[in-house]
Amino acid sequence: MYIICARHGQILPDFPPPFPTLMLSLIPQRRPGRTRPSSASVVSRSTSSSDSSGLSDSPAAARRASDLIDEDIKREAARQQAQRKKEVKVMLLGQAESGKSTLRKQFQLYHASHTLEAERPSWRIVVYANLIKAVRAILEELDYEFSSASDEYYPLEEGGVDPGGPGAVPTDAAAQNEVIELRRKLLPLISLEGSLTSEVSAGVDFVGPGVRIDGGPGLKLPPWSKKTGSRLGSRPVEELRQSSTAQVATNRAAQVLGSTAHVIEALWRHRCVEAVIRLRKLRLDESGVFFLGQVRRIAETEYIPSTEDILHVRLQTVGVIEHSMMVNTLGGIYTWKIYDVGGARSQRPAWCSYFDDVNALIFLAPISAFDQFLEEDPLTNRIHDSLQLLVSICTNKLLKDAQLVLLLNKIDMLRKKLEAGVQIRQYITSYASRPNNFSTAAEYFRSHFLAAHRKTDVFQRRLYVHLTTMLDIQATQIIITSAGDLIMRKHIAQTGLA
Ligand SMILES: Nc1nc2c(ncn2[C@@H]2O[C@H](COP(=O)(O)OP(=O)(O)O)[C@@H](O)[C@H]2O)c(=O)[nH]1
Ligand SMILES: [Mg+2]
Repeated sequence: MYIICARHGQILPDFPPPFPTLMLSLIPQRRPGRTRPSSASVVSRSTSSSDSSGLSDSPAAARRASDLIDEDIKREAARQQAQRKKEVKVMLLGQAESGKSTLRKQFQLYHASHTLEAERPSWRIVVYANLIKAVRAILEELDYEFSSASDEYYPLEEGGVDPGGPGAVPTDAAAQNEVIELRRKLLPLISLEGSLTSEVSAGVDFVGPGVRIDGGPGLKLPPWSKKTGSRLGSRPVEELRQSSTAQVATNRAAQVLGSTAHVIEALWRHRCVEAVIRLRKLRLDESGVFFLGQVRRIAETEYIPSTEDILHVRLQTVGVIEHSMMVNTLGGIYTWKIYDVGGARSQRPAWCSYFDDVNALIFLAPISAFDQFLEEDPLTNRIHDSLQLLVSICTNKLLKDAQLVLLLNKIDMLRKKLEAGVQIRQYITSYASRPNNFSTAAEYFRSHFLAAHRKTDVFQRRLYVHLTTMLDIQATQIIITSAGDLIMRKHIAQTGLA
């Protein structure tokens, strides 16, 4: 299969395999904070106790001390084994924007909805940031359109003609004047974006294109990224809720949004915006499009994000974030540790230090992304990247005992793109003359992912595959239940505990 890089007109190599290189550098490395019994620490404890009990250096005393040490080690090992049996570790993997954090929220909704409920008000600042980012992106695109057309002369009075006709973005004087006016009214709102994003990220730029954390040995992660608990994107929810500056920024944005909601609506409905989306393929984040359509509700004074809003929010995950939840299943209560990871290439080296004792991997591949390229590498088609990533997981020895679940996600978007007439063969030449409809496309992608797994999984594990829309609560909860059952059955079979 060949993939054409539409933006660069370049033909990229076939997929699935050859897959010449693994994309993850797999350095088996223990994460800090693990407490396996260390004989050194036990010895020092026991020695001091023997001293205090007055035991002498005789052979009998030495044997007694040694027995105490052995007992200590056994007790600790038994305690840790029992704990491991009651602990299930699940990693959510996939490229950036594949839906990992959305799935994590769905887990939270299903198994610990009270925690999501408590976080609800804290998501407000992120909704505002997503909305303002979309408004800014639209205005920047229109600026670019108008400045490209500015070499030509248009009369500046009302009703100037559209020089480009129906197939062009209107750049007539009337359109330009309208947009200039809208922009003027929206400037106070746009100027808040910086403060909102720096509150949400505590200094790391999440909303702009450039969250970049170096991979490799010097991998730098924000201080909160390895702590346990409930996180809002990458900054802990508790921090946001307790931060008075975050409160101030949220309230200020709410106030400005209240007075500019009608202007945002007018911009969103403007003929130039429809034209840049259709003709220039302006790509707004899914979250931005959703919130632009809901701006009146979001701008209400008493606005609290709904569950749907929380699922739509886009907040880039940085590092590896552990979320613990109690799961009552198959006759027992288990602690599920769900690891949500940053999916950009620069963040992938951080994953492998969590691989060694993971029970299951849920791999998300957004199959609607056949016409998109990686933000961090505009030459790589996103489906190609997902396939390579899956292969690197299938061949990773540290993961040999992990159960694999593959979610081919964003099928709602795949359906929409195909209905809008986007042709898969323009991006993936080997799609050839197959019908450009949903069922053929879904089966085509499914078979390629299955083939990539079949050809490369040296451990011959079964791969469970589902077509998903992470925003669909009911459908996702069914997937969570069935994947959860599978994972638990294997865990119980391995540990012999129910
Ligand atoms: N339309 C649609 N959007 C989705 C789906 N899954 C996730 N999203 C959206 O895609 C964006 C990125 O999702 P996120 O979970 O943050 O991706 P991550 O980078 O893999 O964690 C968010 O705005 C989600 O609301 C889906 O199945 N369909
Ligand atoms: Mg994420």
